[in-house]
Amino acid sequence: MLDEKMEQALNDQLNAEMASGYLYLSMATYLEDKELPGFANSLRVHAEEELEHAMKFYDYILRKDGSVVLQAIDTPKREWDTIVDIYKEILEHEELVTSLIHELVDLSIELKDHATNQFLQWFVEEQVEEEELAHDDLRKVKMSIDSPQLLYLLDEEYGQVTNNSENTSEE
Ligand code: OFO
Repeated sequence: MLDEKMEQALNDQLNAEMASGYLYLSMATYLEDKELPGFANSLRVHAEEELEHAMKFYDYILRKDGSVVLQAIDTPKREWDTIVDIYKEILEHEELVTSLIHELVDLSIELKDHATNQFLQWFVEEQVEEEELAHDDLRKVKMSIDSPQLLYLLDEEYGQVTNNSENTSEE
């Protein structure tokens, strides 16, 4: 049984994960339009991973006999000035999501909800990885911005990105 406050907070996070996926998918479509299919691929994969995160919340709420309440997803931004701006926004967005996850953990401690606290630990670690990856991507994109050759190579590299969690039951 979930505390009402926790049920609401988990539903809000389910929505936030969906919104992350929507934002990254919007970035992917923008990059497709800019003829950067590799970059677009990696953000499309990232969007799929965000939907998987949302489904983890969905499943957990149901397992705890709670009610899933789907909310409207904000229309994502569609234009950016440069690719660097996209990757800066990804980093800022992931830092925001980290703070949301930490607020959920704080709530689980306040409510002495040990099960939810344990469920959330996967996301605490995931956010460390997400921010690490976002920093790394931003560094690479900044280096490639004045070099069409590097940009091309990076686009090739990102074109190889696949969703590793698709074939595992864990992720
Ligand atoms: Fe769900 O980790 Fe990014 O936002």
